[in-house]
Amino acid sequence: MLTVHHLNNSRSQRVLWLLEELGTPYEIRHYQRDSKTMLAPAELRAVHPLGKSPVITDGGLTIAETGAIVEYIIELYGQGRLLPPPASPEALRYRYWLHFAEGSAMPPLVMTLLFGEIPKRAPALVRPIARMIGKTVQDSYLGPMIDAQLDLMESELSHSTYFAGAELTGADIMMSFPVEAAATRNGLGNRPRLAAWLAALHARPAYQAALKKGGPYAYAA
Ligand SMILES: N[C@@H](CCC(=O)N[C@@H](CS)C(=O)NCC(=O)O)C(=O)O
Repeated sequence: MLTVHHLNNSRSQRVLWLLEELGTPYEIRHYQRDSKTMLAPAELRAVHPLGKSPVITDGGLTIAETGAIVEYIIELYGQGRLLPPPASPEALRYRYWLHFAEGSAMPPLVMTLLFGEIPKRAPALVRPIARMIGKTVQDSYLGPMIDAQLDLMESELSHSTYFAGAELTGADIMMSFPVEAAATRNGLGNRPRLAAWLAALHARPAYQAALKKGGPYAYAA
């Protein structure tokens, strides 16, 4: 049976949601973050050398990287669901947004988190300087980049309800995590289509079923 190696409060929530949408049987092996460092426990490295979540095991296969996992599950178990028709304009949008989520949207959000942590962990003497550097990077680089990306998403959703057409696809499942992260940290600003899209995802029974199985999730509304 397909096993999801699920780290609490993490990206692997999307994999649980995808499996719930498809009704694919799976089991969950739970891993808990260290409460101080928030890192995954060492036992996850026995599953995959990087020790990050999500990882799935299926038969003899071990697959890491959320995007690769989402593509694998949809191809193998989707029977054409959560995927636009091949060679359609939506298929290209699907590919773009599926990769955009981890390739472009997550890096500035993770960097924002890290720059926010540095002053908290710095010795008291240099804390004001660390805070000033963090603010400069945020104001001049990360903040504008996140804003431009959110604008692009808002504009994409003027073409259709979902990122790759009128129906939910794997691209929306991938995009949920960065949009939830952005919404939790700084809000979505005046971007009503993006807010409505997120609300529609949260209302889905499969999303809610996955939340119950995955445990508390800080990014969920
Ligand atoms: N791009 C990777 C990122 C994986 C990743 O960083 N996962 C986080 C969870 S959200 C993690 O395992 N963090 C714990 C750690 O780094 O020890 C993916 O999408 O799978």
